[in-house]
Amino acid sequence: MSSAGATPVQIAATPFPYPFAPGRTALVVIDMQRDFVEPGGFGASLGNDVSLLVPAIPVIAALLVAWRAKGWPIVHTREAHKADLSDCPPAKRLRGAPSLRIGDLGPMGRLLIAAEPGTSIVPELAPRPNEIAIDKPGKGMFWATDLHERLQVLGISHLMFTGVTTEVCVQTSMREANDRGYECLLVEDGTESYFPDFKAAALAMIAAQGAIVGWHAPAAAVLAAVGH
Ligand code: TIU
Repeated sequence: MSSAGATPVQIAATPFPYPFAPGRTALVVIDMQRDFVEPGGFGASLGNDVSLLVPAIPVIAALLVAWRAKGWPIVHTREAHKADLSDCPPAKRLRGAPSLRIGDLGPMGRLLIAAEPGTSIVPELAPRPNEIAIDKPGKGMFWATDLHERLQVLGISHLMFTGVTTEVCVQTSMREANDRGYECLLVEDGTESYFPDFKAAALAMIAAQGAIVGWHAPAAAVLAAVGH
């Protein structure tokens, strides 16, 4: 028996069972904002079919129900810049040839600008007041944010990742978290990409080499371990 007397819980995962830590595992929802999921937003401005991301919404909603029932920590992120773009490097804003750039006015307000309608999280997954919700100027959730310090205060050692897109903001955030010592699991059906091949490749490279970045598992396996 451990000193805490807690029974270890394992989640059936790839590449081997994930040592779940109930109460010390935050559910992380990356960038489930209208700008990526709805027509007329940043994702569409890059030429993407945004409907590919929609299947993740009900899966994440089910995980939110489970985490909220337990009272466990939940983190929501938004990719969002200051209105004056002072936290948006020209290299990010000017690269490529999108139909609209970050800060330009679209049908849901200025693209990827904090507090604009398009930057809000989709209604099905709206954060509650007691949950952590942060704007992040980068692809990774720790760059230029206070999130690591806030998770440390809560005693969080494990992170359960969901959100979009798999190989961009989700994978970048998961790699940043891995370097900070968190045990990370990516929920396979709780994340989507505009490029299904890239999603598959990201899952494979995360779990390769003995979980070099972390684990992945379907939501059903996570919910079974949580007891939902
Ligand atoms: N373009 C793309 O796939 N993703 C992003 O720009 N941001 C996030 O992944 N959130």
